[in-house]
Amino acid sequence: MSILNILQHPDDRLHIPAKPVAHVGEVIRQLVADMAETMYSASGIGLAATQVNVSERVIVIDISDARDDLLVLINPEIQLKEGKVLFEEGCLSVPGVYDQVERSERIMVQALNTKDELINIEATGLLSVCIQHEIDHLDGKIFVEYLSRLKQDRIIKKLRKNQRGLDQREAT
Ligand code: GNR
Ligand code: NI
Repeated sequence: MSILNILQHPDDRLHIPAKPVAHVGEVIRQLVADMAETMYSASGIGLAATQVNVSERVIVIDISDARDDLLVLINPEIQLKEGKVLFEEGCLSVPGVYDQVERSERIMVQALNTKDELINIEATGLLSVCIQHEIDHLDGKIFVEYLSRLKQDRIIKKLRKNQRGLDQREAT
């Protein structure tokens, strides 16, 4: 297993729509293991392959407090959306930024698991929000794109400033 590098906004690679997985085998299972390790080490509740620069439709999620309930969604498709909720979101690719986004309240999702079996999931609350956030990543979309242009410009300025600080420390 290995911890993968998580791309940070702004990065054009975060806007590339991911391709469906053609075959669920050992290569995908290895990617899932690395993504899970990366998500746990970054203390995230979800991670999309797009964020680790792999353009395939793979998501890992764990919303459990004990961090022992991994959900893997390969080629996820939302079959049904119902209701609306406002939820305060954050993203490992947009560190330190949290804001409200409107999402569907309840969703039904079909996907493959690591055994190449079709699974159907009904999700509400945090799980529903997290799945929608991760599928957006696979479609090349980041949660900040739902915010006003003014907020987005401020976020990019702040992240570029943080990145310059990090680069500076590396250089010395
Ligand atoms: O760790 C994460 N927390 C979170 C909180 C509210 C809504 C969505 C998320 S997902 C995020 C991890 C991440 O960036 N996944 O892409
Ligand atoms: Ni994210």
